[in-house]
Amino acid sequence: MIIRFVLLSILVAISNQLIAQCTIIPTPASYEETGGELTFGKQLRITSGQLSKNNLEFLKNQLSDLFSIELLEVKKKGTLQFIQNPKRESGYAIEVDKTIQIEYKTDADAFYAVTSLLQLIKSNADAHIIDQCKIDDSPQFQWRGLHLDVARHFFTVDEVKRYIDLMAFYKFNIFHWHLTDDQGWRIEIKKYPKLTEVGAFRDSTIVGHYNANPRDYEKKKYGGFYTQEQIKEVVAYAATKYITVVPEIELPGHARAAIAAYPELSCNETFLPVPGLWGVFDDIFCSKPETVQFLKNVLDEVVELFPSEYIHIGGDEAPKTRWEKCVNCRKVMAKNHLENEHQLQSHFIQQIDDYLTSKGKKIIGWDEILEGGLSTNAAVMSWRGEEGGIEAANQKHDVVMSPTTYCYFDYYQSGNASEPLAIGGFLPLEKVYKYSVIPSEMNADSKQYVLGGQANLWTEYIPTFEQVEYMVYPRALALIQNLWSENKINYEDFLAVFAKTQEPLLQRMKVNYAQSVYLPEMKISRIENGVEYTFSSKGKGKLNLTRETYDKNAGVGLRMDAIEGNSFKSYRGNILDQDYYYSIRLKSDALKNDIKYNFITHSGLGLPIELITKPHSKYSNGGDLTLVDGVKGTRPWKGDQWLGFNEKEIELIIDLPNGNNISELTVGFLNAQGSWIYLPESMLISYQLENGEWTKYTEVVIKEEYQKIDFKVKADKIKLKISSIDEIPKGNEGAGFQPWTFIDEIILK
Ligand code: TNX
Repeated sequence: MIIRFVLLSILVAISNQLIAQCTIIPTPASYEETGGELTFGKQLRITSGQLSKNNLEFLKNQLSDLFSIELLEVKKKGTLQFIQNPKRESGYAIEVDKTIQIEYKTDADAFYAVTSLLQLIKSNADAHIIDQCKIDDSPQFQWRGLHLDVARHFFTVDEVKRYIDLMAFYKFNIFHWHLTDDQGWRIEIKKYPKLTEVGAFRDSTIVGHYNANPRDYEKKKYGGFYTQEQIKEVVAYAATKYITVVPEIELPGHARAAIAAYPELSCNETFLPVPGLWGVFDDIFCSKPETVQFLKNVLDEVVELFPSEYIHIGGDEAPKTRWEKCVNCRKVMAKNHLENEHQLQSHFIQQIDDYLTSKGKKIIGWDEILEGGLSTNAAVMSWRGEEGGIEAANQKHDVVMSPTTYCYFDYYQSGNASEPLAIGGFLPLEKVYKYSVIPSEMNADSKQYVLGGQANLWTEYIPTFEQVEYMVYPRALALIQNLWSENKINYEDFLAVFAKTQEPLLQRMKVNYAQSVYLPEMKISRIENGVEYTFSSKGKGKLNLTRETYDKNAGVGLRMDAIEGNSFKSYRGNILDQDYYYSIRLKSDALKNDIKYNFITHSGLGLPIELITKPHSKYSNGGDLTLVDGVKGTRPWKGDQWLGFNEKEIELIIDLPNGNNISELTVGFLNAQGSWIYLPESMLISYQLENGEWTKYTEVVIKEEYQKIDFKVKADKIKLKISSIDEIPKGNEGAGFQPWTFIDEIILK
């Protein structure tokens, strides 16, 4: 028995090792190298009549575009042979020896087999080579989605088709098309022409970050929309690549563009322009019957255009400010015996749900639609974390997982200063890779309701299609590993496959993918085991600096480089705000320009900090050292530079060095209200002398981002108790919720 187990483990280990060499992303369910190579020249012969016309065309074009290979149809004995077998268990199998034999179940499976085949081809100057192998493959999840917001910024039909092309190449099968939002209505509706005449255009667009003060606008007309003919064209195009287009018509919130076109749809019934600012707006669709009828009429046209089983109806971020004061909404509530505005929203969505159900469709909506009950066939898209998904699955609703923490491709993908401006957040490739679609806390019974997952690309900060590609690739490759592959290879092996096979392919396809994994990062650590480079403040605080770069040539793993030679330059001296700065310049091949890091020097550098209250897992990067690493969080904020807390009270203790000479303490907070991040209300400071009692020093009201306090006690430890405001005040983004407190840097002098 034991021997059998050992043998089995060895077999599993060997097959995992082999799978690690597989060049295909997503990694197929099984892959085995059988030794030897198949070589062919500029032409590849395929036995005719074994593939659908559509798939043959796709194969032909791809071989030609990617490798300049000409596909020739022959009557018999082609090098490439396809056989359809509807009784197969898995989707497709490929066997490469002296020929390539592919067996597939459905036409979609044949398409997936083709995308795999394309990723097996290695080229040199005179030949194309495929390692002899056996592959057997099927997807793990049926919903493998990518979303694109075309409301905040508009993308042309050709760009949308390109988005679909790239998705298809990596076996995604759901394109979630976010067609309406506050800043633009992008789908022609014949019954309501003003939706696009008026609602598809705005007079100005904010430039720079939402949290900037003052904000800056580009005062230029901006917009665009898709005619119904164009929509049909995109839907048909996607179908040739086995991609279903799921349209989203947002309701009842994010509706300002529609309201600009038809003010009578809102509660106040007064004209408001299409906004050029991002965020959540109070003016939403009114819950009155006329508005519901309008939406039904809109959906009548929508369902005709999209064969998809699901229609996405939004449902997120709908403030109830207007509904609370609206006579019409009161009437609806009274008539239907509804107690509050949440029930009213539920009632509103229920009517849409019933209507779409009567048309043979199912609704899917953001997790807010759970609040107040749903029809049995409604599905939920879990974005505010995984809880919504778990809850919905427990209630036996189908679920698509898309939590911000792993699936928001509008977040920064590295901490490097060369990243283009983004909304905030931090989602490096490795984090996407390590995602697991089924939440660990989900009951065994509920798992069957998880249809799959998707990444969302909100485009507030993404004005060009070039940047769309930059944000989505290569993170989409990491995501599809989780959605398709049952045998996901480890991250280091994935990086090696990415560098060796996928990057050349992305380059052939001219994809503007991010190379953020190759950017050097300044790593800061406490001085423990040896010092590569140190900077210090008058001999008091000290830190270790290393440059960390992924070594592409070595093919695997991460390498730590000591900072030396001309890879950095440091100088001392500029006095900004009376802080002493070191500036260090990082150079590397992957960077167009070298990058300057500013380090503020102070006596607290590297001191141990005990975090009694733990930061939220989303913003705990770097741990307590983040607070004393000499790097002040920049603005607009980036997810990896701050410790973020979502608690009313935060306690931490700073362990001071013996014989310290501290005379001043500054705590840095972030005020970025658009991101739900607020200055705390107050901070209580106490201290401890040689392990004695805690003594209150002072309590301060927080009025600014850098709160400076004179501190003249020769203490052992300082304790900070930081209290946030109770909830985000009305009329603001996230009103009613617990605000976030973001802290960086604690500066001691
Ligand atoms: C939240 S995700 C939104 C979008 C924003 C996005 C930015 C969701 C259902 N709503 O309206 O664009 O955050 O990350």
